[in-house]
Amino acid sequence: MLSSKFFLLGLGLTAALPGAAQQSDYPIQAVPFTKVKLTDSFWLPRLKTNTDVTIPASFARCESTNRVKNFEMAAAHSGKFATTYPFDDTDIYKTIEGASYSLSVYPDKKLDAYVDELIKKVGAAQEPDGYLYTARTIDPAHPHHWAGQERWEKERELSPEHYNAGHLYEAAVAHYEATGKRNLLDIALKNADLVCSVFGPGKRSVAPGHEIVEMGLVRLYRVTGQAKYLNTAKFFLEARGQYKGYDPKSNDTWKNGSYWQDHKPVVAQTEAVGHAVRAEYLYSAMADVAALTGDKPLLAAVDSIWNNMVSKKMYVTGGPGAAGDGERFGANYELPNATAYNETCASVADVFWNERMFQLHGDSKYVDVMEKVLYNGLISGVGLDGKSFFYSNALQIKSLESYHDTEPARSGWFECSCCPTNLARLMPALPGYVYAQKGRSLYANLFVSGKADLTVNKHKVQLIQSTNYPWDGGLKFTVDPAQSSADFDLLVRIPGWARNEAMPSNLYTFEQPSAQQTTIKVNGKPVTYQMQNGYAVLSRKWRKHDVVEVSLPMEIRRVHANPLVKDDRGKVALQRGPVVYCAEWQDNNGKASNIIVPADATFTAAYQPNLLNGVTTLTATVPVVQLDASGTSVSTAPRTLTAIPYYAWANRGKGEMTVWFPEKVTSLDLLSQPTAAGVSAGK
Ligand code: FUB
Ligand code: ZN
Repeated sequence: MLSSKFFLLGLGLTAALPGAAQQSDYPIQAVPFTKVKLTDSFWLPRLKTNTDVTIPASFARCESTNRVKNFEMAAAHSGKFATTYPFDDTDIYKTIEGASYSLSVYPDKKLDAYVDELIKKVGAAQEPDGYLYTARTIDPAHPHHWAGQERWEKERELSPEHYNAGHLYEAAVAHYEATGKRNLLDIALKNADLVCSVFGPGKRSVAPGHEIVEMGLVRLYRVTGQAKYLNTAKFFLEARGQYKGYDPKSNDTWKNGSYWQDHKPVVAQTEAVGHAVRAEYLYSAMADVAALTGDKPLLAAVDSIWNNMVSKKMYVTGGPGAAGDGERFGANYELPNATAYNETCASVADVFWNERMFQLHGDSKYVDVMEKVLYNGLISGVGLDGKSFFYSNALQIKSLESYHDTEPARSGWFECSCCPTNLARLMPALPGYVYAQKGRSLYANLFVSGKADLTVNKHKVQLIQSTNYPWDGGLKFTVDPAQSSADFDLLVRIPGWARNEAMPSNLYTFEQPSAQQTTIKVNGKPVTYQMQNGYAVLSRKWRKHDVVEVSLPMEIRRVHANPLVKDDRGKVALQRGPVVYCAEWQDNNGKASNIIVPADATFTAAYQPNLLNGVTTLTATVPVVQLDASGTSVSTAPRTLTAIPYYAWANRGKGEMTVWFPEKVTSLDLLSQPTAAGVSAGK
């Protein structure tokens, strides 16, 4: 994320872009994560846990589950592929990527040396022409059964050679940026040179079955300035929708090609479809290529797809990808709660995609969605211990009997362990999502305490943000120009939730508009401000120690889903600030499926420092449904409902959980479940 110029010079490479690529880019640039030092009490402990626990645990798992051994065997050209999936190489690449980001913030000689040793193993597994895929190289005569006899033969549907390459490129650039070392970058470039020499106009063509090579190639383009990488990324995008073997009339996602986003040319795609992680990596790459080439049809397509997802295919927690069958987006408004798939990787991909959409358009709605994902559906993916993970993120655990619907508890690792390693790489990069800039505008996107060193409108400025977000709505920015003053615009995002917008679409709405307003003071005096694309614009000649105080109204909001979402009809969800809540068995007499939240329930918010590493809980007295001992009669009784942030569920054992609460008994899901109050789930 450091400036391309620096790296181009560092590599001794030319910045000239021969070929078709134009020298445009995202109009808005993120402030690199290395320039933003967090002091935040919500995020910093999570980043620290990622560094201290998640990354070492991931490397240890890569060793103990034979992922590293696969590379060793590929180097020796002997043995038998020792893991399950041909994309298992990527867990090593993703963990190296995470470790690299972490190293640039927390230098660690031991980790640095360990990563170098791993890189040696990766390099040793690379074939002389650059090909790198342990699933074939270990024993080319007997490759993994997904791989096909020949290189790339099954790339379209089954063999993730390009997917592995994409993660390698991402890791290599991160590692180069963090350490200045070329060891992994050289391996990646050698592989990419091979890919570019084999695939392209007049050469071989394929729509990569699992996207990410496109994003990876763009990163290589940015770091080297070599147009062939960008051109090949564009070529792969344009290869979609060309395969003649699909049946366009079929509704079957595998038969019509939509599972791979290969059913139509990318510029003709309008809906988020198919495997959610693949899809969002594709959409991220579409944004990248549109930004770099000025391709308007591509931009229009990615805009439509985003609107479709945000209007019809996203959970209230920000989770995308409802259907477990194919790990894919469901149909419009198909958002079941108990079977919600919501792969953690899909939330990671969502962060990548929304950041890019923001950089293209400068509208806060993209950051609103990203924030929703970050505080809810993404961090639910990792336990508070930093080493247990959800692959899927349900919105409801109905009862012990329904556990087969989805995961009721996190696991240390998975046979297909994409999610833990994807989190390992996203977390340390989080500071890079806090601020962005364009010309004289400095965007404050996320509310995270810390210190940023910036150059804005040619002025060196230090910006200190202090906040207790997401528990409090108070934000304080101290502006400290290096010179006596600095003339620029500070654009503070006023989140959708503080503007009576539960979602930038009509998929979710707040029951009541809030009467409370956001207020902004500069140096203690209230100021009026213009709103622009969801940002309060504060234009000034900033002087040393100028202080901006923003007060966002932190109310408890009742959220309703569009009535077309069948599962949420007659139900309400609870949100405070960006945080969506759930009720879990632990706090509610062993059950969550019997709770009614009537329209007149009155909630109180209270911060609980000793609960779940410190959370604000919501409580109210509400009716709960009780069955009599014979199971023949139902009554309700008042009881205290305690709701916790959704992200914190399942940290205290297994049991019932719900995000959506029936408002009336008639909307209760589980009158048929004969489980008594006090189910000893998880005990
Ligand atoms: O195929 C690689 C990864 O494994 C995908 O991104 C996940 O959805 C899982 O299928
Ligand atoms: Zn995953």
